[in-house]
Order: sequence, then C-alpha cells, then structure tokens
Amino acid sequence: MTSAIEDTRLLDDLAALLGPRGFTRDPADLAPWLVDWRGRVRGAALALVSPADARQVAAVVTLAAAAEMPLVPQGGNTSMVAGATPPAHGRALILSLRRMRAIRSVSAADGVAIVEAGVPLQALHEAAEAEGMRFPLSLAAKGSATIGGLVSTNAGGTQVLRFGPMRALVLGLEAVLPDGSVFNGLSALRKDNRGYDLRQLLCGAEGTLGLVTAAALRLVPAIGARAVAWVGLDTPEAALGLLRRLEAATGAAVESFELVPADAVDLVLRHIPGARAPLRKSHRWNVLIEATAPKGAPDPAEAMQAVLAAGLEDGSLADAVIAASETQAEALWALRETISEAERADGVAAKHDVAVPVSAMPGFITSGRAAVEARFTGTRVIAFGHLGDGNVHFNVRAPAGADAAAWLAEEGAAVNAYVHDLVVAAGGSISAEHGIGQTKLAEYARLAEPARLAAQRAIKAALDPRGLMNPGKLVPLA
Ligand code: 2HG
Ligand code: ZN
Repeated sequence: MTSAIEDTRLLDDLAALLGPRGFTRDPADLAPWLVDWRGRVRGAALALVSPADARQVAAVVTLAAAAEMPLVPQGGNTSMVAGATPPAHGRALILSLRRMRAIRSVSAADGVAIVEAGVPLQALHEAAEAEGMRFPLSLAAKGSATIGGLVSTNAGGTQVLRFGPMRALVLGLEAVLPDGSVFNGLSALRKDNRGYDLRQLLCGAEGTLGLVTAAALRLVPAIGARAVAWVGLDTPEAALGLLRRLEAATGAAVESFELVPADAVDLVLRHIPGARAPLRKSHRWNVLIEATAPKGAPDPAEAMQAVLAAGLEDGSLADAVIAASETQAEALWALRETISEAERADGVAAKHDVAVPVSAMPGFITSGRAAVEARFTGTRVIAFGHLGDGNVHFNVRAPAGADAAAWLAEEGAAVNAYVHDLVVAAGGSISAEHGIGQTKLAEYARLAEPARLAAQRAIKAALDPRGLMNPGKLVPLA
C-alpha cells in the first residue's frame, strides 16, 4: 500500500534529483500535457518530470518503481489515440523526454543516425540532410513529433510504401526497462541473431514495456530529383490502377501515394488559410504522388509524365498536374498534410485508422462508405490517406448542422463498432499506424484474437510486473 506521505517523499526526491529544469508541479506547466491533441481525453498528474539523460531516466524509473508510481511517457503529445495522456485519477507522473534532444551522431558511411528520444523529426531530417543523407519517414506532425514517440508508436506516415514504418528504420535502441535497468542496444549491426528482438518489442509498445531514450536509425542517400503530382480521378480503383502503372514504369521510385477525396479538399480549402485548389475542377477522388531518385539515378519525372499522359489519353484519369517547382510541390503536400487539422477545425469526427489488403481497399472504401452512411443517417465518411499501404483514415463526420461533440458522445461507440466489424470481416486491422492508446483499447479487446491478447499480456506481466509503465494503454486488462 502506498500513502500520500510516501508520494510526497517521492516528489521531493525527484525534485532533488532533477532540479528546477527537470521537475515541476506548477499547474500552468502541466496544463498543455494533460489533454490529448484532439482535445478529447483529459487526465491529471502529480508532476511533470523531464530528465536530461538516460541515467536520470533510470533514476526516475527506479524511484517511481519503489513507490509504485505510474509513469506516462510523453514526446510531442501528438498521439491520435490519447496514448500519452495521463489517467483521470491523477496518481501518475508525466515523464517528458523532450529535454533529451542530442543528435549523438550522423554517419553517412554507415547510413546511421543516433539520436535521443526528444529530438523532433524535423530536426533529424535537417541533420541528415546536412550530411548528404535522408531519414525517410515523414508525417504532418514532424515539427513536434519526437523520435521516442515515433519509435514507441511505430509511426507510419507518407513514405511507408517505399521505406516501411518506423519499425523498419530502427536499427538499434537504448531504453530504460521497468526495473530501472538500461538496455544498451544502440550498436546498429546489420546482423544480430541473438534471439528475441527487444528492440522490435519496444517499437510500437507505446511505452508500456520501458522508455526509449535513444535510437539508431537507418538513413538513405539524399534525394537528387523528385516529381510531385496531383491527379483527379473518379474512383479509388482507378487510383490503385495508376499506382501499379507508375510502379511498373519507375521501378521503386514511387514513395508516396496518398488518396484524397473531394470532401477532404473542401475541408482544407475552408479551414486552412492560403490553401488553393490544385486543379481547375473538383474531382471525386484525387491522389498526391511523389516519386524520388537519389543523385545520379534517372529522374522519375519523365516516366511519371508519360504514365499520366497515357492515363489522361485513355480516360482513366480526369486531370493531372506535376509540380513545376519546389514551392508548388510543397503547396500540394500542404493540401494533403493539413487534412487532419482541417477536419479537427470542422468538428470532431469518429476516427478509424484502418488497414485491409491493398487490393481490397478500393472496394472497402466504396462499400464501407455506403454501408455506414445508410446505417447512420446523415453522417459523411471521409476516407483519405495511404492507399498504397492499404491504410486509410476512415473518418465518420457528424450529420451536417449537428453538434459534432454531442453526436460523437451519443453515437461514437456504435459507429466505431460498426466500422471495426467491417474491417475485421475484410481481414483487416483496426489500427494501421496510430496505435491503440486509450481510445482504441476497448475495441481492441473486443476484436483481437485470444492468442494475441494472451501473449501480449504475458509479455507485459513479465517485463512490467507492477504495471507502472503507461498503464491503461495498449494492453487490455484481463
Ligand atoms: C494522416 O495521415 C494522419 O494525416 C492523421 O495519420 C489521420 O487525422 C487522421 O485521421
Ligand atoms: Zn496517416
């Protein structure tokens, strides 16, 4: 049993250990970190602790373990599933990794960067670029999302098609385990076959098995040439057909293939200042395509142009534009990357981050949308994102004119269950890239195969027997 007196003693010890830069109980300091990015889940915490290095993280974990104090790790706090929001009861500490921002090394020779957990993704992009290299994972929250969070959520983003999710880019990890020991696994060996892969276990563990303090990450050569296009077309099937033709014509050059419905373009044009329609007319479906080549390799623009011209000619595409400058390319990307923000500004939606086999996705989008809109009268499905990965964000918006928050409170659970049942029937996953966090936990427990849940609970119990690492996330209680 722990008592308030023991909690006070722990807080005093942590304050002494971390000093004023590393410890605060000031409500104003804590406030931004107590609510999730979408503003839907609120929690509370006794303090915000911000260790400066792995040694301090280990000391915090050891003290917290002795006091049986839950720890909630946080990076940029941009989780889509409230994975970094502390519990409502408030007996927890937020452990921010944001002070650990050293880029320890960038080696072009090995194609490896070693970076600490609190480094924002954008900063890693810049550091790699300065060495003629590139870290090939990107997403809309790159300015705030941190390496520790990206590893711990096995983040996806817009280049998974070619380079895989975070998991595929993590070559090594340094982490503090729940007993306070430090796992020194940063040596980025190409081959290392010593049994269970702790590094991969920690990727996507959402901080439930330990705290990632640094990562060795795969770099690839910098981009020499890139071609960015926006295409208007009639159906998701036509979009997937286009992807296959582009892949055949450009080899592995296509790295982003993002599906955007007309509704999403409308939301962006309405809510994001400076956004401009990419094509003369509105099209029911659009894709944003990026193909790249390293320096010295053939420029993919020519092949892309030929494929698009043929598609316009045979009528499978309605319209297309290839960016003529970096500024135009960035403007096209901004249209895609601000969908989430625009949707948030428009009012909360019931969000679903779903995966099905790539070839089944066009059919899933069309029939799923019709089924949901028929079952929940007035709702509007907006399905966008990573078609090339078989992953879309299948978000269901409230009926026009309705109070979106009230609608979500009343109908959200039924909508989620309905959509997730469709996903499971299609052999898919209810979380493609956002993780489980808090908001998907009940649905995950309802739908996951028993063997998966049992193994996951056994791993959690073995490594974190007291259940202090980000409790209430990812692992459903038995
Ligand atoms: C994206 O692809 C993000 O833009 C966010 O994963 C998706 O807001 C969403 O539903
Ligand atoms: Zn996404």
